[in-house]
Amino acid sequence: MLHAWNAWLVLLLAVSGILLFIKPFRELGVVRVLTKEGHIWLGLLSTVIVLIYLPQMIRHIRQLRGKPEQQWNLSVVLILLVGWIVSGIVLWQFRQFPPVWSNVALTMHDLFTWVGVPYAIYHSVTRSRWLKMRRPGAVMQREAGEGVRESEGAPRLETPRSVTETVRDVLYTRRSFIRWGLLGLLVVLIGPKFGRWLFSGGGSGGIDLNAYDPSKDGNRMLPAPQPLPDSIVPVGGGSQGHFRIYTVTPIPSFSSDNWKFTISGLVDRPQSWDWKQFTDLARSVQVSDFHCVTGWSVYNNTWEGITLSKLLEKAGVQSKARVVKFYSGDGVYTDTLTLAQAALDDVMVAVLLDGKPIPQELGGPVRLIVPKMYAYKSVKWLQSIELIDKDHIGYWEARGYDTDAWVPSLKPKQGNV
Ligand SMILES: Nc1nc2c(c(=O)[nH]1)N[C@H]1C(S)=C(S)[C@@H](COP(=O)(O)O)O[C@H]1N2
Ligand SMILES: [Mo]
Repeated sequence: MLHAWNAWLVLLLAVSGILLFIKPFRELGVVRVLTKEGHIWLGLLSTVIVLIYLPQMIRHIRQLRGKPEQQWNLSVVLILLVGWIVSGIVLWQFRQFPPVWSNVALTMHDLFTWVGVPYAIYHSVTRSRWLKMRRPGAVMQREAGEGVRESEGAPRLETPRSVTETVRDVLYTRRSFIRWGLLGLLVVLIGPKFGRWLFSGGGSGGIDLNAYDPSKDGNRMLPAPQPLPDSIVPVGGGSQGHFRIYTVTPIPSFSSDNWKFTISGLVDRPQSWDWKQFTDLARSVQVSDFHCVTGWSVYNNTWEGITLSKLLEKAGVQSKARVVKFYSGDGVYTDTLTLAQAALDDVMVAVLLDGKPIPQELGGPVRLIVPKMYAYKSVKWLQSIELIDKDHIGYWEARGYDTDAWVPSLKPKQGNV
C-alpha cells in the first residue's frame, strides 16, 4: 500500500523535478516557482511515508538474506530515497546552510535523479504485472522455482553454456528480451546526456569558458574590450564550476552598431554611451563567487567592469531618488537595488569575465554583478539604469522569489543596507 503510494509520489517528483531541470521551463516564470513549491511539498510528504516505512524496510532487507537480487534492489531504493531526501532538505532550507552545501546538495540531487529515475523505470517495467502476464505460466514458475533458485543458491543443474547459447537465451526469452531491450533503450536515451552532465561537472548546458572563443560569439561588439593586466591572466585563477544558462526570454543578441547604455530618471546628468564610449570608461577587476538561489555556485570569477557607484557618480543621483532600477536588453527582465546596496564597492557593471568578453549566453556584452546577493539580482544583458523614488518589484520577486536576496553569510554586518 505505502509502496504504491510512494511509487506515485516518486513519479510526480520525477516529473516535476525534471521540469525544473530543463531550460525552456524557466521561461514560464510563476509556473516554475509553483512547480518548485509543489515539488518540495511532494518531497516532504514522501519523506513522511519513508519515515513511517523505514523500520519495516530495514527489517525487510534483513529478511531477504539469501535473495541477493531483491536485497540489492531494496538497498538501492533506500539509498536513493535517503540521498534525495537529505539533499532535498538542504536545498529547501538553503538559507540555513553555506552556499557550498547547496551546491553539493544540488549535484547530489541531480545525480540521484540521473541514476534513480532510469532505475525506477527499469524496476517498475520489469516487475509490472503486465510483463508477468505476458509470460503464461511464468508467475507460477516464479513462485514455485525462483525462491529456491535464488534463496538457497541451489547449484544450477545446467551444463556450462557457450556464448552463442547465452546470447540466444538473452534474446529469445521474452522476459530477458524486454529487460535487455529496456536497459539498452535507457542507456541510449539517457547515457549521452548523463555523460555530458557528468563531465561538465554537474552543470546543465553551461558553456566551457576555457573553450570559449569570443570571435564566434552571438554578439557583434567591436572593438573588443582590452583586458587589464589583472584580467589577462585572471587574478582569480579562472572560474571554478559551471554557469547554468538562465534566461526567461530567447537569448537576445546585440551589435555595437546600435547598442547603447543609458542612465536616466532622477539624475542631474542623464547619460548615454555607445559601445566605443562605454569601453573607454575606466574599469577595475574583482574576484567573487556567484551563487544562484536554486543551489549552484561558480567560484573565483574574475570580473572586469565599472563599479556601479562610479557610473552613478557620473550621472549625479538626485536626493529624491530611493531605488536603482535595472533593465535588461531582453526587454523583460528587471530588478532593483536600494541606493545603500548600490553603493557597495563590489557591485559591478561587468564587461569581461576571466579576461574575455562576457559570452552572450551569460549576459554579455554587459551584465550586472552583485556578489553578496543571490544571482537573480545580477541582471544579464544590462542596458539601462533608472533612478526612481518608489519601489519596483523585480522579475523573479514578482513570481515568488524573496525580496531579501542577501546570501546570509555575505550580508554586510554594518550599515543600513
Ligand atoms: N536578463 C536576465 N537576467 C538574469 C536572469 C534572466 O533570466 N534574465 N536570470 C537570473 C538568475 S536567476 C541567475 S541564477 C543568473 C544566471 O546567470 P547565468 O545565466 O549567466 O548563469 O542570472 C540572473 N539574471
Ligand atoms: Mo538564479
